Formats: sequence, C-alpha cells, structure tokens
Amino acid sequence: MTTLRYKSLFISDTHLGLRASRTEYLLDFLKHTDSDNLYLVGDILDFWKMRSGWYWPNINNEIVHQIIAKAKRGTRVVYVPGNHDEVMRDYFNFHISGIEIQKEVIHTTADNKRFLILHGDEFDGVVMNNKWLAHLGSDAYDLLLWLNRWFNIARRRLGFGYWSLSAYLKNQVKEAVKYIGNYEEAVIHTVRERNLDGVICGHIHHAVINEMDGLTYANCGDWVESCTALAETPDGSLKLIRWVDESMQLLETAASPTPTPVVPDPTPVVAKNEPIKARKVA
Ligand SMILES: [Mn+2]
Repeated sequence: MTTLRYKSLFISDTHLGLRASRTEYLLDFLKHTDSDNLYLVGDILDFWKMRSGWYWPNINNEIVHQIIAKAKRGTRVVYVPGNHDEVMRDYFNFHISGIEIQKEVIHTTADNKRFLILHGDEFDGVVMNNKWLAHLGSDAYDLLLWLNRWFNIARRRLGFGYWSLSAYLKNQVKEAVKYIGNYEEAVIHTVRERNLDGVICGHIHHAVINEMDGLTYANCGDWVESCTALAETPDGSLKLIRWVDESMQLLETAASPTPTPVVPDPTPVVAKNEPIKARKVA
C-alpha cells in the first residue's frame, strides 16, 4: 500500500485513553505516512481519564509501537506534552524509547521559516477581546501567561482538574467562533513577540492554516472528531491533511487485494466551513 512521504508531520490531541479517540484512523495514518520529523503536539495520552478508569484497548499499544518504530527507523520524534498529558511535563529533555520530550520546540522549515511548536493550553488564560489584547504590553501579557500556569498548578495541588477556558467556552456554542478567533490572535501575539514566522499548536481541536499579518497560525486539529494532521512538504510549505478523506483515496488506489479496513465511525466529521459545534474535550 502507498506510503505518503513528508518532511515533517504534526499531530495533536489524539487523546489515547479516551473512548472517543478515533484510533483506527490514527493507526492507519501512522502506517501509511513517513517523515523525517514527527511532532506529537500534546494531549497525545489522556491521563485525565485514568481517574475514572483507564481505557486502553490493544490498538493503543499498536499506535505506540508504530511511533517507537518510526523513531528506530530514523524519524526524529518530538513529544510536546499538553494539559491532558501534563504528567509528561515532568520529563522535559528526557529521551524515552527514542522519543524526545520537550516543553516547546522551534522547527525550521525547508524554506528557512521558524515555527514555534507547542500545545497551546497556556493561552487559555489570555484569550479575551482582540482589541484589548492588541494594546496589552508584553510584560502584562507574559504575566497573564504566568498566572494561568500557576493558577492551574494550584488547582491541581488542591485536587481539582485543569480549568480550561476553552472547554468552558466551547460548551457555549455562540461564543465558540469568537473564541477561536481570539485564541488564534493570542497565539500569534507570542509569535510576533519572539520574532518567529509562525506557530503550530493544538489544544482547541480546530485544524486550520491561517496567514495572519504575514505570520502563519497552524493548528493540528484532533483525532477525536476530525482526524487531521499538518504536514510539511519538501519545499517547506504546510499542508492540512484530513485523514478520513486521504485514507479513502489510499484504499481506492491500493495495490494490495486486502487493504487495511478502516472501521466506520458514526461520529460526524467537521468540514472546513461547517459551523463550529460545542465540543467536550480541549
Ligand atoms: Mn489540550
């Protein structure tokens, strides 16, 4: 069966351990793609679900094995933890089975653009009115990022879960569109401050590549609903992959008489221009 080759691949929000994770598609994606770099952009494992019973079917092991096998074959695999797998944030700079764990990382594309790679939950606390944000000095902005971090560390120590503004707002459908715009603006603010060319993040489960004032905001999306990934092609440009569509094409063009069946899933796929629905996971 065909293998699609890329310079880099970026996936986030697979939420392994969550029953709703679309693991059949994810395994299919990992089996039929190859890259020099593979970035795991947070919320890969869902440790929050551990408290209410760990759901770990065998396919999750297959997924982990696929990733480790890629690292063994020479793919640089970098894992940037998110808020659902923040346990991994105790292991920054560690190498586990050939996988690097980093807080954030700068990726330089083939055309020499510098992208910040991070999950993006740190922006929950700074998402607000766009105009307000534009006038906010960088010190005040850094303070907000810092407060958000300590607010959640304090909550965790007190035995509460991570409080996510995005999850809260996403349950209010009307606010969702505005929220996503504000989130993108907040992330781009950091890109501008740090003199980078763009960002690749996750967290809000909304896959997109947006040009904003000459800077690139790209979000990997998720594998709970949309089954999306970002890819860097050999010329350095970014491409959004919707695996539900691509895997079907692969099945059609497959030379093998018994292609890997993709288990149909009743969850609707969010099309690019569909209105945003309320989502359960951030
Ligand atoms: Mn997240």
